[in-house]
Amino acid sequence: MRILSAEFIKSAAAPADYPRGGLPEIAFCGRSNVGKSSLINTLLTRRRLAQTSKTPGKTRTLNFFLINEAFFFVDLPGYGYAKTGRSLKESWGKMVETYLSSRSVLRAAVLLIDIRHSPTRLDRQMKEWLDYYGHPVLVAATKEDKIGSQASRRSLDHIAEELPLREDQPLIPFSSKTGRGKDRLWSALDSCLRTDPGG
Ligand SMILES: Nc1nc2c(ncn2[C@@H]2O[C@H](COP(=O)(O)OP(=O)(O)O)[C@@H](O)[C@H]2O)c(=O)[nH]1
Ligand SMILES: [Mg+2]
Repeated sequence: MRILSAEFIKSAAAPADYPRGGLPEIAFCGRSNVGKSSLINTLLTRRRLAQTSKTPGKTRTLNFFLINEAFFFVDLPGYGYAKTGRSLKESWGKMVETYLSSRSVLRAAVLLIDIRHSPTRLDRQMKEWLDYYGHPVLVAATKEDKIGSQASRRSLDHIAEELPLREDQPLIPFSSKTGRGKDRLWSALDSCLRTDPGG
């Protein structure tokens, strides 16, 4: 995918504030600090479009980025940040599930899992929501540069088993540091964007 333009359009919490116009969307989700902003920046070859931060749990809304004036990347708020209070957790769940249950232009969701860690309860819940609402799921196993190739293979098997993943749901080792997985993820996203669910 050649990135001609990529710009932040808006933040939104409620459906009334989502962009109009019917362009297809790809959503990105995962726990705080998993490497979501870094992955988005890597895909878009932009250094700081999606903010990367060492302070996890800062992003509280859905963030819409318009790519090539043709589709949106939607950065969903990260979850599982230890200091998040109960009421915030509830509003997070409501905001994310509302989006996933109602957004007909959503073509695929990329679920990010740190390759060094077991999927958490919230990762499995997110996967369950995505399956329940019928969205194509791609899993990116992030920070792949941090472990060796043998450990990497073991982790991928473990992640696939624990989520659990179906055969048709790609699991792509990814590193924002080395760029590993970028082409494979783009080609998977490309085919999701080309597939018109209505036709
Ligand atoms: N080594 C390595 N570090 C990464 C990678 N992706 C993200 N990080 C680091 O992990 C931290 C969290 O990244 P960020 O993209 O802000 O995560 P987010 O909270 O999910 O958006 C930052 O310190 C990043 O530099 C990666 O692929 N490899
Ligand atoms: Mg982020």
